[in-house]
Amino acid sequence: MRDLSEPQLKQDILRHLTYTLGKDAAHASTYDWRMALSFAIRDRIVEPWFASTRKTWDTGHKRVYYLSMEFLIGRLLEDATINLGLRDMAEQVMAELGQDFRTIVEDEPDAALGNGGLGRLAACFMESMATVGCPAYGYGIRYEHGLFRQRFEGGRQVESPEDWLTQRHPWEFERPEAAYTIPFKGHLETRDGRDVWVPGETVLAEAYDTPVIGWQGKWANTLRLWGAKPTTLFDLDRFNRGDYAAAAAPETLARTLSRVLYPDDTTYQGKELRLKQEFFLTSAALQDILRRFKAGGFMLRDLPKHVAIQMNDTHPAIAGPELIRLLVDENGMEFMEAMEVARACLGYTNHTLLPEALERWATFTFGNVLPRHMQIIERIDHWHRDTYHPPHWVGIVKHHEVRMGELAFIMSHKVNGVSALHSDLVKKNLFAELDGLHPRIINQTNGVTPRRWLKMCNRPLAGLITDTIGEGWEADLDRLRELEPHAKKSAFLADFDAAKRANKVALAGWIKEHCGVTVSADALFDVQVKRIHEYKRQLLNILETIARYHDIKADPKKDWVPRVKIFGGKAAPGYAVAKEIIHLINDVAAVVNSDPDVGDRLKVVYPENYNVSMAERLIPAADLSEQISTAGKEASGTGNMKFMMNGAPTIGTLDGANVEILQEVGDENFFLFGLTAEEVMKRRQNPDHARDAITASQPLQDVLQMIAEGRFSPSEPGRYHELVHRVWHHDYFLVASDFDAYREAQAQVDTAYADRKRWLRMAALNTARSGFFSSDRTIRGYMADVWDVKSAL
Ligand code: 26W
Repeated sequence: MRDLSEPQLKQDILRHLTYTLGKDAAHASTYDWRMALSFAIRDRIVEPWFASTRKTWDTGHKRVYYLSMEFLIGRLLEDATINLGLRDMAEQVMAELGQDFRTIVEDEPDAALGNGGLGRLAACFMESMATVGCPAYGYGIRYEHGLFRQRFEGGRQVESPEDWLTQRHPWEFERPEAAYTIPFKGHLETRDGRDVWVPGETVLAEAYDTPVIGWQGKWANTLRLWGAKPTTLFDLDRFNRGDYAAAAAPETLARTLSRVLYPDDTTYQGKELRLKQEFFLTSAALQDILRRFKAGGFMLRDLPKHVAIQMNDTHPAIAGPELIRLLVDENGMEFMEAMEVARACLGYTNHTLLPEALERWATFTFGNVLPRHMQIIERIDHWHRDTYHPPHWVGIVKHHEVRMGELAFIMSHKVNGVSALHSDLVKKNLFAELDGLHPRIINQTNGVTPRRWLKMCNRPLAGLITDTIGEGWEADLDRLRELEPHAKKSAFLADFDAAKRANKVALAGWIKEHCGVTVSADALFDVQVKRIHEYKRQLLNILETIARYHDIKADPKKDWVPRVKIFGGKAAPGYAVAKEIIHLINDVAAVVNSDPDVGDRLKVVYPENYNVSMAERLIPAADLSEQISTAGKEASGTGNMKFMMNGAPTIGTLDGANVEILQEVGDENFFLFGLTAEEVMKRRQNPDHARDAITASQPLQDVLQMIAEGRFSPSEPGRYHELVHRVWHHDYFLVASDFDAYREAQAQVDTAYADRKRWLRMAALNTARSGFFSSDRTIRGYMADVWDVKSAL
């Protein structure tokens, strides 16, 4: 076994600095030190990683394959040191080498290979699968450019490309030997009565492996990301003729496949490149799975005994037809048997009900890019229709479109939603008919990893928890319940308060530095961070902020509870309405923050470029968690769980996992407001719902009036006319209908916050009762109910 001592770590860091980086300590930069430390830490992951792989092979253990177009992993260095139990040692050793550990850690760029919730969930799942000892591979794409960088110019969002790979990525191992040919386009031929696909284009998928180490280093799995390469390297003839650009064309074309992450979250566009990316990931993964399976010497019909494949939303839903193609065309299996084998391996997780986010491909595009798959899909669809006689509007191919949700459903043995409410809606609305024919919908409520989202990001609170209930809660989060009796004691509450305050003071310093705004750590930090989308209703939040501003101006002497409204999040580049909301928030911030009548009573801050590492900074410092989506629209939410763990009560609607948070924490520790999912449906039947709500609410009228008058856009008074018009006439997400209830709930927050003891108790109980939201619990649920896999530990 490797020597895990402090002198050995120091020696390894210096060795890597010298021999891997080729740098003399006297001239090494922060980057060089970070690389040296990362390589030294990575060395300590390799042995447990090999041991895990070996054990899986030796025992013939079933493996899980998690297919996802997104893995939003963020930084890896500190996380790895924490799971190896080397964090404090690393800090100490770096100090001895004259380096500040935080500076080194924060030098690491985020791996931003995802948009939001779905991608971050995949990252939490990878860590939890390693922690609970579930043998697993994550399969994704090694995007050269992750999610775009956001900055504000005159309050407007401006995007620029992200380029995390311009620096060396010390966590991955390139695997040139693990490469597969991915076919596209071309045509079908019949040979000896069999359909043969003659592809028109091919690219190579090359593997890059990142080990993922679980808590206490007991198990490690692999995140295998595919990079695209040309199958024909270079056109030498053209080069020799002097046509250099054309010579390099095949290379450029192939590489576009793994060039950039699509920045659309919840809106779907039928772009051919996206379909190619989805197939590129899926085909490479399945070829790799079959290669590994065959190396074990098993019969293909036994695939489901050894392999569970999970589709993270429909993005890899081509897995059904592709697995059939590989089994039938390349391995000679009968079609019907291949379909049964595929179905027994596959599971599908749905992450959204929003109709605009459900993937549908024009049969024209689909048949052009993947002619053989189009043929297989039609065969599945015919078989399904002839065998089960579904209603005429149900099927995979309808109105010249391939519906990926229906395809994923029919090709999976289990389909799950991501919160109790969401799974219920998937069953009753989205797949009602299909579930009637083939009952297979279950629920697996999301979770988050408490190692990153509590232990790592909130050292003051994590320390207090360990001091209070001892070690071991990190992998047994239900133990946080043991904090409950302490939540009555003033000494504990004072310590809890001190931990939160330390985080707030640190955040206030960061806000000063990054936004130029001075905020008081005594104020209530009210945080809404997530993608900007109409259904998430950042607009409702900013309207309430304006109402508060209006009231402060009218009565500055009242004993206002000081508030800092913190926003964070990106809008999809083409989502004009979301971008307008960003602009409005920034405009309101400019006016409010510079109004001398307001002072510390209200501040609005919106730091640029929200990402995983910013979340790690904001969430531990939050007093209040904003989870205010229109009921029925947020599948689960996972930020909501992170805030709860970090001792921030929620102000929220009965949506997604909020329902279960409320259930766990109790209604006296949650600020509930707003229409329910059912009431939302009813309310929409009244075409005048917005006008009725606005005319009934003087405060809302005042707010809309202020915006319409240009109070926040004096240089362009008409800037928000359209926005205000939309609230009056096209308020699909019921901002107006929920406004008064939200404002009332915010008033209750103020009252509760002013009562220190009451507030601290609420906050502490949120942490104490958050155990259910560990992704370890979620993963155990999938292992038992979907994958039929046992822990290998
Ligand atoms: C093809 C365009 C596209 C891209 C991404 C459509 C839809 C998506 C995702 C499904 C959007 C997403 O991230 N959904 C979120 O998934 C989280 C994890 O389950 C949930 O917590 C969020 O509520 C849900 O919005």
